[in-house]
Amino acid sequence: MSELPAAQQLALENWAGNAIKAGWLPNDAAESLQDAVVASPSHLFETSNRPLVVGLFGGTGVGKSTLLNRFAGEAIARASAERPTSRDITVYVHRSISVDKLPDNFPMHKMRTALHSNAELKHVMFIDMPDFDSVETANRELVDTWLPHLDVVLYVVSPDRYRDDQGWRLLLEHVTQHAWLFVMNHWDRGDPRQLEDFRAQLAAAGLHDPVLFHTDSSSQPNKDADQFNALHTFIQNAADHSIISSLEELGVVARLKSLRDLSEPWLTQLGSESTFKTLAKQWDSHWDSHGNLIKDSQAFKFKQYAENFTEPGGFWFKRLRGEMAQSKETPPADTLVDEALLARLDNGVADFIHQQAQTLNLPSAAIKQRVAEPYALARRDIATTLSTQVEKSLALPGNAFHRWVHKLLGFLTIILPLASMAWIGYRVVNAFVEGGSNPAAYLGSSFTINAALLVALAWGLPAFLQAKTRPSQVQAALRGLNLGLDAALLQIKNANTQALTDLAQQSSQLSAEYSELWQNIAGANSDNLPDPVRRMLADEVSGSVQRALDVRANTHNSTDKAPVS
Ligand SMILES: Nc1nc2c(ncn2[C@@H]2O[C@H](COP(=O)(O)OP(=O)(O)OP(=O)(O)O)[C@@H](O)[C@H]2O)c(=O)[nH]1
Ligand SMILES: [Mg+2]
Repeated sequence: MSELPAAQQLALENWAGNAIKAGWLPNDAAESLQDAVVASPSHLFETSNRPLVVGLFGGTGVGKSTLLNRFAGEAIARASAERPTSRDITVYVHRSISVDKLPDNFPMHKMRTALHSNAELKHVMFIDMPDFDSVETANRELVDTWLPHLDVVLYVVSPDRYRDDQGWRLLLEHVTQHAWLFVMNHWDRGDPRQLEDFRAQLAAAGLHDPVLFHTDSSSQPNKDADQFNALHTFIQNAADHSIISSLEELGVVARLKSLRDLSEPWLTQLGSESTFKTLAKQWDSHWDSHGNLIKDSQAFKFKQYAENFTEPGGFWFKRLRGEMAQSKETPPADTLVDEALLARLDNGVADFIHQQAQTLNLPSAAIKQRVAEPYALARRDIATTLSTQVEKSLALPGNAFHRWVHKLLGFLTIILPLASMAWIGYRVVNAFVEGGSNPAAYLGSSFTINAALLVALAWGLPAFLQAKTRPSQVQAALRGLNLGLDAALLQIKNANTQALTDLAQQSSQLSAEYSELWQNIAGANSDNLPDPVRRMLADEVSGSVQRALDVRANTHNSTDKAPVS
């Protein structure tokens, strides 16, 4: 169980690594997890039958070392008027217990161990810590290193300094990660109102009914004012195997929760189903209107290009002679796909990503990454699409009816002259046959003229009409260009639509993977703990910390100092 937070941290780091690679999270996203506490008290011991780890924590001079000496019944820790006194950790532990699994990063030279044979405290390990608000940063680091390994934080304060800035902040940061015990030492100088005020502030931090003792550890303590024995008994009772394992479990759950609190905001980066629906819709309308702008921008260039296919100038009779229209030397259509056109297309896609990432609160890196490859492929094909369409259109200019009429007229230029010649021939043969008996039957010169005119008309009229109905190469080229650009724009639209669908899929897959990471992790409950021990635990809501921070911000000036001194 105690290994769970570390394993979960690793799993979350892997998940974040994938999300970072796909552009969903900033590169340093996973670093925030480094702040999470995954170590727990059980990491100090080989055996599962470990003692309750109680750490004495508080500002300098509040009497932490003095209290430890009282537990020990002898001066095992240095306590003095010198500030700060303790610069080391003093571990006070029963000699039957070996602290054999200290993590590698522990500063061993800053740890002193005092072994005892006191059966009453056999299942408690006390750790006297240096002050956390010291000028000595090394002290603060030492506290940070040890803090995750405590079951119970014995927070020692004095009546005149029970809301030290640093200590309070630390409490708020770690309130759900430990059980908390409070001692107002120096009670020989205390006032019940200070105790009540302290109690109220603890309630705001989520500890509604805190276990709070007041002790007088002066050289001549006032027995009535000193609750040291009650504190001793409380700790002794809490050092029960089932309580220790419950606290361990709660600690693990609290650590998992803090991992969750740190990682859950990542999910907001992944968008939702409706976000991607909107994104797809926006892409359609954006690309349609951007496509129209692009078409407008290319219109003049296309027209100029198409005019290369103008039939050569000349008289109509040249065409009547059946001369085919000759195209000028024209550059291939793909030369029209120039830098300016590509830049327009690129900008259209880039603008869309930029705008939508902002409006829909999506990471633009993720969209860019998904769109990049399909867009690049579609972009690469523009020139080919354009050329193909132009070639197709030139090969089949005009529409089907147009081409049919043109063909028919071509047929008539052969059929009609032949038919008229046949008819003239018939008349000539007839006249020749009849001319033997009747010389008047011979055809005259007017017939010759009329016959010649008929043949000329039979050929000339359809030939003229055929020339006139020849589908225009210019129109065909222009149509090809427009169709080509339409097709290229559609290719880009479809490629990006597919990319956005993939993007939505990737997002939901990442969300599902994240949920899966938490699926088999159940919460712990503190119901099996005796009531006094349960009072050591803060509200199981992260909101309590925020609430306390809010209270603190509102009352910062008025409550930093104790009301009575
Ligand atoms: N009057 C009075 N003096 C106390 C009491 N508790 C401790 N002292 C004295 O306060 C001084 C500081 O006590 P320490 O135990 O060294 O305090 P500490 O919290 O360990 O301080 P650091 O090690 O610097 O963090 C010592 O001179 C103690 O004798 C108390 O309840 N009443
Ligand atoms: Mg000390």
